[in-house]
Amino acid sequence: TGGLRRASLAITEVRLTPVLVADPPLLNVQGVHQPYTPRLIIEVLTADGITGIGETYGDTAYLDLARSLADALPGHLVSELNGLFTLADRVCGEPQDVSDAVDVGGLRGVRTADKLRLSVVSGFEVACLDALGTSLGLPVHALLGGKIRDHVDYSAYLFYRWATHPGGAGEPDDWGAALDPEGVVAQARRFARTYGFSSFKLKGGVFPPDEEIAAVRALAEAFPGRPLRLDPNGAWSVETSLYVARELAGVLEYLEDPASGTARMAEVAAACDTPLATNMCVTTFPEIREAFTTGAVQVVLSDHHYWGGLRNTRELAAICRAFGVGLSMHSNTHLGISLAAMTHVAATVPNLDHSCDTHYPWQTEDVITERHTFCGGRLAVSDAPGLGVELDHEALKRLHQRWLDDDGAMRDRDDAAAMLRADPGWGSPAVPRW
Ligand code: GKR
Ligand code: MG
Repeated sequence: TGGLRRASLAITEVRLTPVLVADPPLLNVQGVHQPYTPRLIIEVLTADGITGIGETYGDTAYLDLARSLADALPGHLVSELNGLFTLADRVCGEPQDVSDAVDVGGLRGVRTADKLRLSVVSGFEVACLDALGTSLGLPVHALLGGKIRDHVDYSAYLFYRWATHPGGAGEPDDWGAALDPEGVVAQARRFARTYGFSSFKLKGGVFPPDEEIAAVRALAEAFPGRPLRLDPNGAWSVETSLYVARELAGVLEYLEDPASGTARMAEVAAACDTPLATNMCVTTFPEIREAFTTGAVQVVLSDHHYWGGLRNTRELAAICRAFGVGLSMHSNTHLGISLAAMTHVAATVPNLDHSCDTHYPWQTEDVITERHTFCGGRLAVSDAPGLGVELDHEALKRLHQRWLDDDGAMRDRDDAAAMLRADPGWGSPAVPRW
């Protein structure tokens, strides 16, 4: 029976479905989100008829690697999670073009072939864990050693934004514009009212620092004592970073990636008391040593996509514990499969010191049958087998059709290109910008 059991865990087929997901006109240092953002949905089918699902970045470079891995996977067991990495190393080869578009101009850190491969593997790892859990009747968190909390806290992710995309492209929403402190506070109030979030992160790097300082002060006044974060994605020089840190002393829970690169972050950290967080200068294991030994960061924002999956996220957490560095979670435009995966791994990490980021409330579309609901700013950790979410095949088909119908313009996320289409006179997104 052992042999039979093993045979039933064998992968018989892998389905890759690239989709385009509606995204609002959210602003960042690189430009503006496109009307639609690519994601890749992965289905792993086993011999006993179980399907596991995963999700990762869907830009062309990721898709190319995913195709190679998908072709090599049949015959592999869904339980052979370490083997996924060796298989990917063998079959994926070097991606053809590790260009700016692949990583939206560095918002998610260095762009290396390894990181690209890990981001692809993460989607397969999650799909395999989902299939394995479903097959064993165990939730994914149990496969990671079991949850140590029943709920995972998330923070409201505030963005400066336009009311609509240029020319009314994409899917409309009723959030309106947020381009000043009043707009940011109104957005935060809606997040608090609708989802119960009580910690707030503002995406900065959009307006001159004084305007963003004013927005954070307005948030502090509107939500006294609540944790606040500001993240300009490395837009500032060391001097500007220190100026902002001084102006917001005692107001911020942490300042996220004020300056770009470990050396600049270390200079800022040495001269201010505000903890610095990053999802840009520590995004791979080789980057950890320099950042931790120079004191450049006090909090790392993990992201299971580019760290290579849920088990690697736990390894990162262990290293952070060893160095006394805090842990939080980064997010990018994502759907409900990724949110389920984030929640499962977050439930198992002892040193999750801050509430996690999520873009999810900005996504009005999904490929799962029941959307996640934030209650009191948190998500309940599912104990259902696998991830605890089901694929909505109709929705998947619809969003895939949008990808098929696209002329290629949106298949690679490029915020700078989207901004330049809207405003040909827009300056270069080079950093430091201020
Ligand atoms: O979606 O505009 C965005 C964010 O700026 C994203 O691209 C970043 O990767 O959210 C991320 C961050 O925390 O830096
Ligand atoms: Mg960030």
